[in-house]
Amino acid sequence: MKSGTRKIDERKTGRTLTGFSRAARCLLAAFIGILSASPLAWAARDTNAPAFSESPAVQEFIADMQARHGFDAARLTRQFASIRANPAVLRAIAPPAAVEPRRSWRRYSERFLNEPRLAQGLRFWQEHRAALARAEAIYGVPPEIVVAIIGVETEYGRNTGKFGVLEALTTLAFGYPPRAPFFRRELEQFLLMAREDGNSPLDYKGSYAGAIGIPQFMPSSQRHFAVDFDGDGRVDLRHSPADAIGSVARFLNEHGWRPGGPIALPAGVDEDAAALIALGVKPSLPLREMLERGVIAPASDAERLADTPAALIDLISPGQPTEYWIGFDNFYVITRYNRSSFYAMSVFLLAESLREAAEEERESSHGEEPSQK
Ligand SMILES: [Ca+2]
Repeated sequence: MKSGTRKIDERKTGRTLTGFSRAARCLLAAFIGILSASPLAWAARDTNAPAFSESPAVQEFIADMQARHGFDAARLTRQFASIRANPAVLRAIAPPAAVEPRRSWRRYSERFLNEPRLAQGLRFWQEHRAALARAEAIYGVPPEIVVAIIGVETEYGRNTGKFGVLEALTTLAFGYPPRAPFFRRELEQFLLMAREDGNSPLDYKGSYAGAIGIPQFMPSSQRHFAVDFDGDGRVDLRHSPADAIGSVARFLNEHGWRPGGPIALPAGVDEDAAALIALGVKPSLPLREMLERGVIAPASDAERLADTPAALIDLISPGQPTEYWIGFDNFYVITRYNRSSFYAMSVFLLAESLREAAEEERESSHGEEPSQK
């Protein structure tokens, strides 16, 4: 994790933890077991858990927020007094192996690459055409990519998360040791953000990992990258699709999006792909060199992009042939939004479907006879 501004969500988090050691998993399971020991084990909230305001670590955090950022410690204490460790958050971030079977590209992608998601996306594009065009003009990111990200994140704003953000972030910051420093930073950023927005931190809902609004930005991302794109003088990623659109485009732009640059190509490989896969998702070899090492790409693209840095991407589905793709810099940029090849490829393929469908719609409407009116 290179920065405190990374964007995460449940899918990515699941992937991050696949390499988590067995011992750590056992410890965590024990911890969750303790939290879940009440008869309300499967309720969203363990009402027997002490309020967070009683935790010395949280008290220390509150004092630190007062010292460094001038927060009112008494008010923060009251806010932390109303929240408790949420076992559902801990289960979601690190599901026991028995609950989460091996990750499968096919199963993952089916959630996003389907007719309803495409049709809703075309409507979203149509409805927010002006903001999307403006975002492309300013940030160089094509509309279909912005629409696809919002579509994968929240079904175009339909599912923005039901967890209390303060409770979720505090649960992870103080109850999930493997990533406590990350979530403590996000908790700090969240409190600053809520104060800047003039809202109570208790008013925010989001994902179990504290991602907020139509584009599911983590609080640090909102503070660093979000823009007021509808011109009402405030950033509101929860209610303003235009603010979400501008903010997604700016996020990708600031992470190095190359306007007009390639994103990904389907690939074939010989049997020695492991070394190329091991180089990671960040493009590090010119495509030409990849082809010399046994990667197969569509001929016309391969020639045109021979000097372009590329990475080999493998999309694994247990019991089925692995899908290979060549990812370019823009593919890598999408993984900055959510550090998962499954995620970035779903965004790319949904975007391609959206673009093709939009082109078809345009062509068929141009082909119609002029109306009588
Ligand atoms: Ca706004």
